[in-house]
Amino acid sequence: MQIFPNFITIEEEISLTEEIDPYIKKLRYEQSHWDDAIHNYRETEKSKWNEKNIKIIDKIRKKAFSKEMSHIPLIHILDLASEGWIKPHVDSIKFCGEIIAGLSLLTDSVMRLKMVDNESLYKDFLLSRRSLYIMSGIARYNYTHEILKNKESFFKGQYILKDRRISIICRSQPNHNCKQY
Ligand code: AKG
Repeated sequence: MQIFPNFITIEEEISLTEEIDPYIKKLRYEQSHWDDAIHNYRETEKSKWNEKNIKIIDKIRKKAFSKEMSHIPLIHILDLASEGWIKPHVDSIKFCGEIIAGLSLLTDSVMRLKMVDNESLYKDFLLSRRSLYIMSGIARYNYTHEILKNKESFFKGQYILKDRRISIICRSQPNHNCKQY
């Protein structure tokens, strides 16, 4: 799991939010996801971006994926309400390849990675506003990931208030020969 703080500037965050908000604000927050993993959220997928924002998306892809690796062209946009949270889960290997890269907008939050075979083994990561995380390998397959709800949102003993959060998530294409390890 790698984290890159301040991966984008404040101006770039505004530019992304200005493109996402007019559409996503028309959707209602849902209480629960189809697989019960996400609470109080709205989401969409986006393939077309304005000229300024496609440069930011390309910057994420360049950082996260090697040249040979194919990525899913649709970008997942998840808007978690301030009271929302994401329960521990591993992204399905049917829909996602070996890399998940997520840009966090509007707020700090705490992501917890818990070992699938031993939930008492976990590590918390601070996802600061405008940071990028890249999850791959063991972190991707052998650990669940979750975004802590506000009540539990502590990092190294410090309370991290999670406000409304938009994440922009880029995934590599599923590799159908790949076995979970
Ligand atoms: C998912 O869509 O499976 C997530 O866990 C989203 C993570 C994030 O919002 O950064």
